[in-house]
Amino acid sequence: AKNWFTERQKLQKQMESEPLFGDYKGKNVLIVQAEAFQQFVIGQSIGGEEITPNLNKLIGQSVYFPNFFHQTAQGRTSDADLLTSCSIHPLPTGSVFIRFAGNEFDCAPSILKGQGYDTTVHHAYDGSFWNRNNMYHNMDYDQFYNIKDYTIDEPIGWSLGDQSFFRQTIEQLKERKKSPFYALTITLSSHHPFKLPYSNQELKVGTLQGTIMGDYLQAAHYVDSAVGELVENLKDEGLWDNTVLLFYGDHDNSVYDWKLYEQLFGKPVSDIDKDRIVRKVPFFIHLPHDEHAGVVDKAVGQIDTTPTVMHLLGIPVDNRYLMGVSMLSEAPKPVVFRNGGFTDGQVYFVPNNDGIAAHGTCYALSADGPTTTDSASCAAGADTAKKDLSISDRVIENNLIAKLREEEQ
Ligand code: GP9
Repeated sequence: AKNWFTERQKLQKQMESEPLFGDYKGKNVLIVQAEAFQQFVIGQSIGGEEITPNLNKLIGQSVYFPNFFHQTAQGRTSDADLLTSCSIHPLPTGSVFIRFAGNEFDCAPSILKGQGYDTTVHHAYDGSFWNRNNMYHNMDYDQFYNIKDYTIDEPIGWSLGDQSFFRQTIEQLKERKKSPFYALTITLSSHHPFKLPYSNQELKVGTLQGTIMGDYLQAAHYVDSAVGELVENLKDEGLWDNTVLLFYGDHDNSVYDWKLYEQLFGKPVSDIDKDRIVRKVPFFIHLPHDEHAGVVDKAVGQIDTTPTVMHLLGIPVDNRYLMGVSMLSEAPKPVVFRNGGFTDGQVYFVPNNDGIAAHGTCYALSADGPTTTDSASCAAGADTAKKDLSISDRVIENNLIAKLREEEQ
């Protein structure tokens, strides 16, 4: 594992001499991790209306990654949190938050705290869910705002509606009077089975009315409106131009009835598109004054989130144990999925899962669309995926970061 990380640290170092390194040093960082928020709703309309008008507008003002993939497994939202905050893979079974909350990890809150940031995490649900109380303590957050810290003045789904959640979160940040801040906000209103109160269902979903997809689109539309309000609120509070805002989806929506997708898109969905639809979640970085807005097609994943934040803030990875690479760097690295699949933007590999790394379907990606190709084209990438996942598992199961650090002394 030591050698693997030494090589990875060399790759991560490349960002230090690349554009944008340190350009946002000292800016606030506000992250929105959106529940089950998938990429296919972005830019999509139904009944002549955009599902996500506010996020669609934000694309034009942000660095937007349409080829961003979630890399979660059974730990769902907690896996997304681990991947994005601590830049390591989840385990194939269970949740690292529950099974290994006492381990040493190099996570964004402790890294940023070391740079003078006030670090908080906000989620309007029971603090013990996914063992967050313990894990967040270990991750070194200054404070975890949970259900006890929110007034349930907009009851939706499991707890509080995202509109009120964002409003109250901004109040909490204001009350802290600390800057710069690093705040992770975890939304909940678009949780399965996506049933919003009738009064919050604003879209006309036509023939999808009464289906789980219809309910999902309503929920995505509501979350989008909450994000739109959040942006306005940040502007009103004078925070918009000194805050880096990140928005991403945590995992898929567990809707696998492909007829519903075909109804929405008005066309058949191919096998590779099924895999990509399930794995793609949107990723936005809004930089102060709408700087560097544009679409970046590079294939990137949740594991790359913390290195990307460090790139913008000018914090070198040095000898920290992060597995990702900045999305803004030219350094090449495939996106590895927990099932052993991967994509590097050139090929996309869907494994058979018979235990042999290169067994599966290899697709060549081109502007004309994906085509199946010789499995040899995916063999090296499948080996890399297998290696990365096994390194990650060994690090977690043996608390290796603590041991490697001891050896360094
Ligand atoms: C609950 C929320 C949902 O606190 O994070 O988690 P999920 O069920 O999506 O993993």
